[in-house]
Order: sequence, then structure tokens, then C-alpha cells
Amino acid sequence: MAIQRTFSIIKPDATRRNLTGKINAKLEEAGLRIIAQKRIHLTQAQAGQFYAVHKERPFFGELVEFMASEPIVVQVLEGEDAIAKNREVMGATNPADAAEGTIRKEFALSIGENSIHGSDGPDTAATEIAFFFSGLELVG
Ligand code: RTP
Ligand code: MG
Repeated sequence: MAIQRTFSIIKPDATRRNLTGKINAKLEEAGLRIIAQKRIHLTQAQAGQFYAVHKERPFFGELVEFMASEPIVVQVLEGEDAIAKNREVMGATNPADAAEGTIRKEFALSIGENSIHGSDGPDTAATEIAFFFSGLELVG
């Protein structure tokens, strides 16, 4: 498998509880390298734009409000098979279904407040990285 890049967000429920370092340790232990990272606070408009793919879903309003409620940490992760590797260490969307040892199993509060986002494929990874970072900010 080739070296890939993927996009990740440490969500407000996790930054609020000061879990950035613990989540980063899990990502690094999984073989992912954090090649860009910044802490930002999204507006509701920006959160809505980022999650536009979900705008018809019943949880969209709640999701946008949550993602703009407090600061988040946005990241670019690099590694072999990084997209799948990241999804694996994140765990299932609902922490009740997440496997032992995954980030969501250990830290998520609920299906909505689930501590981490990760791109779900190469196209979304590229779009999501470009939404938050310039090429100069990616230091591989
Ligand atoms: P993400 O996009 O954040 O990495 O999460 P995911 O792929 O595992 O889940 P997805 O289906 O893309 O949903 C995006 C985010 O919306 C929130 N959600 N809430 N209340 C609900 O039923 C519900 N379902 C999804 C979660 O924060 C989920 O991560
Ligand atoms: Mg998703």
C-alpha cells in the first residue's frame, strides 16, 4: 500500500476534556504521522460547509452546532494506508459499537459527541485537507 494523507479533526467534546495529547498518542501508535495541525474555532457557517454532505440528515443541525461550540484541532495525517488506518483507530461512529482500544471506544461520549473525525476516502481526504490547509502548511 502506498503512503497516503488523510484529514482528521479532534472534536469539541475531546478538546474540552483536554484529550488532544492522548488522542494524538493513539494516532501515532497506529503508525500515523501528524504532518500538520492547528487549533481553530469554526463558525456555524463553516461547520455547515464542511459537513454539507450531511445537510439532509436529521442530525445535521445538532452536528453543526456541536462542531462550532468550542475549539477543534484539525490535522493532516500521513502514513501507509493512512485513510483506512485512521478509520480503524477511530472506531465505529457510535462508541457503543466501537472496538476495544479505539479512540471512540475510549473517549467518545455519544454517537454525536464522538471525539474524532476522519476522511472516508481519497477524494474526501483531498477536499478536506484543502478546506483547512495550504500546501505550505503540510510538512511531511
Ligand atoms: P466523521 O465523518 O465525523 O468522521 O464520522 P463518521 O464517518 O464515522 O460518521 P458519519 O456518518 O459521516 O457522520 C458524521 C458525524 O455526524 C454525527 N452523527 N450524529 N445523532 C446521530 O445519529 C448522528 N449520526 C452521526 C457524528 O458526530 C458523526 O461522526
Ligand atoms: Mg463521515
